[in-house]
Amino acid sequence: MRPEPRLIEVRKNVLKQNDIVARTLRDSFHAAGVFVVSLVSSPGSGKTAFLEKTLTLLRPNYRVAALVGDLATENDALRLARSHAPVKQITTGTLCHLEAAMVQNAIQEEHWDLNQLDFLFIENVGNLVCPSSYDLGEDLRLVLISVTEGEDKPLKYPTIFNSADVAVVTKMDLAAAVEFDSQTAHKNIQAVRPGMQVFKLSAKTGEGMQNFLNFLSKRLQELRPTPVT
Ligand SMILES: Nc1nc2c(ncn2[C@@H]2O[C@H](COP(=O)(O)OP(=O)(O)OP(=O)(O)O)[C@@H](O)[C@H]2O)c(=O)[nH]1
Ligand SMILES: [Mg+2]
Ligand SMILES: [Zn+2]
Repeated sequence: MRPEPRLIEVRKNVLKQNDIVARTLRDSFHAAGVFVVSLVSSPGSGKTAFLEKTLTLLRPNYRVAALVGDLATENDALRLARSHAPVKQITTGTLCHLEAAMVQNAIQEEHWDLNQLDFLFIENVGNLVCPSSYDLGEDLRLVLISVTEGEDKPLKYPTIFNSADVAVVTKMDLAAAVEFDSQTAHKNIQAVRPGMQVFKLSAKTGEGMQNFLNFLSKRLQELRPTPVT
């Protein structure tokens, strides 16, 4: 069934409004020199586990904070707070994705001073479909797939892979048990998004994390112009 034209109009306006807020956010992030990373994946791929590990490993050297979206519960915020980084849960009620205005409101409510941050992470609601349409003002969007989901996810959900900048294959510690075919997964990612950078790692064992952290440090350096002395 085709959606009614009026509904399409409303949706277009919502997206346009979101883009305006996202642009404002991106400008303020860049002005403050904070590198913003968002995470998208299907429910349970391991966004929170990966983010908790990332925050814990970055915190000795960088000022980090995180926002996390879910329909309900503060569970993920409580898990991420174990890293001792400032964390704020955004509960969306019935909405299956985050919007730029929610990110803006959360930062304002927490009175976070962006100038005092190096990295801000945003974990989106678990969903491989509509988060792709909503710009959150991030510099880098990561799409996660875990080895337990099957190698065909990039082919089935091409839009989210196209909206992301980098792919992360998580739960590599389970790869043998589920007979994960790394080559096929890689080939499928490349088929949808030629040249996409892929990190393979395990939040549980820490395998592959250092590679990813090095990548983040490099990206932060690139964002900040060398200070003139
Ligand atoms: N073995 C293993 N388990 C993992 C890994 N990462 C996450 N898990 C487990 O996978 C389950 C889901 O992980 P979460 O981090 O909650 O996944 P999520 O993507 O944040 O889930 P939602 O926020 O609900 O979409 C949990 O039981 C984790 O302990 C990993 O690298 N290895
Ligand atoms: Mg989570
Ligand atoms: Zn949605």
